Amino acid sequence: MAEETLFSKIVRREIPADIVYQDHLVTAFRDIAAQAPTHLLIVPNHVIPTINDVKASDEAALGRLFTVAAKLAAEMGIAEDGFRLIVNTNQHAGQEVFHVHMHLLGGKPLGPMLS
Ligand code: D5M
Repeated sequence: MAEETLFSKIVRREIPADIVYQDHLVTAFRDIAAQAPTHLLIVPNHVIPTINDVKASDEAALGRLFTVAAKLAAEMGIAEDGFRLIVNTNQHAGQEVFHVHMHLLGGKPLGPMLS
């Protein structure tokens, strides 16, 4: 079994989080250190440490990250103005939690992507 993570505890509701969506594949919750008016994290319910570890058997959950991102962007009213999806991998990208997660950011102009 894959390693336990902070986010798998959130998925199982063992530690508090502001969960906005959950199904049998993915869970979405508000980022505790929001960088934009809307800042959600969407995670597979099972642990995948990084994108380097992705397998074909993860495709259903990883595909669901995008359909849930689109649904939540629409529900949060940020779809038309636009939003950004980010998945950080390892040190150069600043990955802090080793459980693949998609950041959904929006609600203001986000500026240039790369720094
Ligand atoms: O992003 C990891 C993100 O996880 C970072 O934006 C803070 C967020 N975070 C950390 N702990 C929590 C809890 N407990 N709830 C909600 N959000 C949290 P990375 O891409 O790994 O740099």
